Amino acid sequence: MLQQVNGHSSGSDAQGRESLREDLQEFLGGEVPLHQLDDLTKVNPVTLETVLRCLQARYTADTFYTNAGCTLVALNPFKPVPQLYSPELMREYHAAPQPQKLKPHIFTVGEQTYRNVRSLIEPVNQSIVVSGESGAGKTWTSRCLMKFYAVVAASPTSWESHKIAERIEQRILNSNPVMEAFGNACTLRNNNSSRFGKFIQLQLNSLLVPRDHQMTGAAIQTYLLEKTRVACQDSTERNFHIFYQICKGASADERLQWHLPEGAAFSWLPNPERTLEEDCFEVTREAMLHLGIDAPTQNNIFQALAGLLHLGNIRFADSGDEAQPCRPMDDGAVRTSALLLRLPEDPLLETLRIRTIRAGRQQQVFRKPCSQAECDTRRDCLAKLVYARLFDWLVSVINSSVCADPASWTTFIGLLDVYGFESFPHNSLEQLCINYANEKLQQHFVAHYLRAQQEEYAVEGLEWSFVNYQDNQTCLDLIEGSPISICSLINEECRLNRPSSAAQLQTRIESALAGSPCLGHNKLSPEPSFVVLHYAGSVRYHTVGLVEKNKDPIPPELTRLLQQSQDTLLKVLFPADPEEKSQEEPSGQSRAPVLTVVSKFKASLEQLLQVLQATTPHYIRCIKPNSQGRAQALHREEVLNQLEACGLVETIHISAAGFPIRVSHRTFVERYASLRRLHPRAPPDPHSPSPDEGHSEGSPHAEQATLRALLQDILHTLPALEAATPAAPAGATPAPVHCGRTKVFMTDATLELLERGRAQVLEQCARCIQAGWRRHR
Ligand code: AD9
Ligand code: MG
Repeated sequence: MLQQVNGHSSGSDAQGRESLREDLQEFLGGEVPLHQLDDLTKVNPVTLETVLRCLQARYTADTFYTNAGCTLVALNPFKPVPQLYSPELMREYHAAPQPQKLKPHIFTVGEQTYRNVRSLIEPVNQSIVVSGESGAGKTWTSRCLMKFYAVVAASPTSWESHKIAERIEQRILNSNPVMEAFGNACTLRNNNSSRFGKFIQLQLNSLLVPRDHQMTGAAIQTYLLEKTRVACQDSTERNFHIFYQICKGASADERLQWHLPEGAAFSWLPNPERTLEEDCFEVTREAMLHLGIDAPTQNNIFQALAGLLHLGNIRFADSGDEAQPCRPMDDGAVRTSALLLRLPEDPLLETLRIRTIRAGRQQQVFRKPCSQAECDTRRDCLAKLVYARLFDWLVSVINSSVCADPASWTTFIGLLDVYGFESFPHNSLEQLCINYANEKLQQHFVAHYLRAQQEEYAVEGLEWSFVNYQDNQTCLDLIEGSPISICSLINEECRLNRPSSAAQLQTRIESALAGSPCLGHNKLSPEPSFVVLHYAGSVRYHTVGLVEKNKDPIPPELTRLLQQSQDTLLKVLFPADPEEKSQEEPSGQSRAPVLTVVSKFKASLEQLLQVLQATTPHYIRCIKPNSQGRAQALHREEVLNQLEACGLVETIHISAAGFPIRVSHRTFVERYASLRRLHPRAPPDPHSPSPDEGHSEGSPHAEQATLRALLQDILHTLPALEAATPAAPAGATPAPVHCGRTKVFMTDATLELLERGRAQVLEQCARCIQAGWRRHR
C-alpha cells in the first residue's frame, strides 16, 4: 500500500514532488535559514526574541515583507527600492496562479483582497487595515496599494470631466498629494506625518465585464484632524505642508497678492528653512486641478491660508486695566489678515478681544474684555475653525470628484491608514482617542481572526476547543463602557460645565473605576494623571486641559464673524444661519448639549467598525526599524517595543494556537510512513473491513481510504514515540494532533516528536545498508 502511495507522487509526478518539497519547507521552518523564513509562525519557539531575530536577518538581506499568520509585517526600508513597486511586479502578482506562493509582499495582500472581491463568497467587500507607529510606512503602503489597484483594476475608458479627460484611477491617485499637503506635517517622528486618519473605499464595478472588476470611483472618510497644529507647533516640528508650499512656491504676483514677501517671518511657520520633498507647491496645484478645483478657487484657498499666517502674527498686550481690552501689538498683522480673509477689520479685532455673554433672568448682554491669554486662545480658535472647515470641504470636493455613481459599482476594497498606538512622556486627549481606536481595531482583529480559524476547523471537521488570547474587552469597558467609563466621566465634566481641577478629574476617574483591572496604579506622577493598561502597553494620560480639549469650545461670535466674510470660499465654509440666532453666547444654564470631541470620535469609530465588520479584513503591520529614518539600520530595542505594542507575538500565537502545523494527508504519509517500522501496529483484524473496501482500486475514494488508513497507522506510533522520549514525564498528555478531512493539524511539539522518530528510522536504515555492504564485500 505504501508503494502505491509513494509511487503515485514520487515517481512520474514531478509537480507532486515539487509541492511536497514546498510543503515540507513550509512546515519545517527550522531547516530554512532565518532570512528565508517567509512566515513568522514558523519560528520556533515564537518569542519576541526569535521573531526579532528573524526580522533582523530578513532586513539585513533587504527582505522587507514577512508573513505573520494572517498578517503581513512590513519593515520600512527607508530607502528607495523601485524594483519592489514596479508595475511589472504588480502584474506578476496579479497574474500568479497562487500569489501567496510568491515572496511576501503588500501586493500579495492586494491581490488576495482583489480576488476575494471577485470570488463572490460572503462578505464580498474587503478591507486592508494598515497599522504601525508614526513613520512606520502606513501612508506609503496605502499609496502603493492604491497604485497597485490603479494598475490591476484600471478602468477601460477615460472620463471627460472638469475639462480634463483622464482615467478615474488617476484622479483617485491625485487625491493623495492634496490630502497630504493639507493634512500632513513634519514631526519629530516623520517628515511626512499624517495628522488625520483615513479610510478610503475603492469602488469596483463588475457590471460591464463580470469576473474582472474595475475601479470606478472612491470615497474618502477622514478622522480627527489634528487641527491644533495650525496654531501651535512644537519648536522642532512644522505646520501643515501646504503653508510652506505656498511660501516657497508662490509666484511674484501671488506673493504680492497674498502679502508673502520673500523671507517674511511667521510665528506659525516654524523651521521654514528646512526644505522637504513634500514642499512641492506645483504638485499640489496640479493635483487640485485634476480633482476639479479650478485656479480661481485655488487662489481663494491660498489667500485664506496666507490670511491665517498673518492672523498668527497678531500679538496682544495687556491694557493693565481689566475694564479695557488688550491692545494689538502690531496693527499691520490685524489689517493684513482681515484683508486676506476679507473680514471687516474692526469686528475682527473686537471679536478677538471682547467676549459677549448673556446672563441673569433677563438674559442681559454683557461685553467682557478678554485677558491676554483669552485673546490668544480666541485667535487660535479662529484659525483652527477655518482650517478644519477648509479641510472637511476639501475632502467633500475630492469625494464629489472621485465618487462613482452608486449604480456603477457593486463592491469595494477599503484601505485604512490610521494613527498607530501612541505613548509619549505627555499624553492627552489626542492619545486617548488614538489608543482607544487601536483598542477597537485590535478587538476587531482578534474577533475576526479567531473566527477565520474557527471556520477552517469547521471545514476540516475539527472540534474547536481552545485559544487563550488576550481579550481587550475589559480595557474597552474602562474607556467607553456604560454606565461609567473614562469617556463618560470626561463628558460628564463637560456637560456639567463646572469648574473642576485636573486633580479632581483624576480622583473621579480613579474612584469610580477603581474596580477595573485595566486602570493602572498611579503612584509616581507629580502631575494629575491616570494610567490605562492597554493591550499594547500602559499609558499615563495627563488630566490638565483634558476637559477643555474635549469641549473644544467655539465662541459663537467667531462663527458669526466668519459669516461676514466677503470671500467666496469663506462664504461657502461659513454660510449665514437661515434664521438669525441670538447674537451672544448663552449663559451656562441654557447651553445646548455639547457634542464633545470624544463623543464625535466614538460615533465615527463605531461607524468605521460597522463598515469593517461587513468586510473581510486583511492586516498589514508596519514596523519602523529605527527612529532616525536611516536605511540598513535596525535598532533592536525600538523594534522590540513596536512588536510588543502591536501585539505581534500574540498574533502569531493566535495564528499558531492549537495546531499551527497543517499538512496535507499525502505529505504527512509520505514523510512519516517509515515510522511504522519503528513501532509496528498489530496486524489488522482479518474480519474487519479493509479501508478501501467497496471502492475500485485506483479510484479517488480508494486512494483517500488508503491514505487515511496509513495515516492512522502513523498516528498510532505517537504514544510509543513519546514513551521513548527520555524527557517525557510519566503520564504526560498525548501529543496533540488532529486529523481533518484533508489535512493533519498538529503542534510544534508533535512535529518535533515525529521528526525525531523519523531521524531514528533513517539512522537504522543507514546502519542496515552499511551492514549489508560490508557483508556483500
Ligand atoms: V504617520 O503615523 O502618518 O506619522 P506613516 O504613515 O506610518 O507615519 P509614512 O508612510 O509616511 O509613515 O512613511 C514614512 C517615510 O518612510 C516615508 O516618507 C518614506 O520616506 C519612508 N518609507 C516608508 N515606506 C517605504 C517603502 N516601502 N520604501 C521606501 C519608505 N521608503
Ligand atoms: Mg501616515
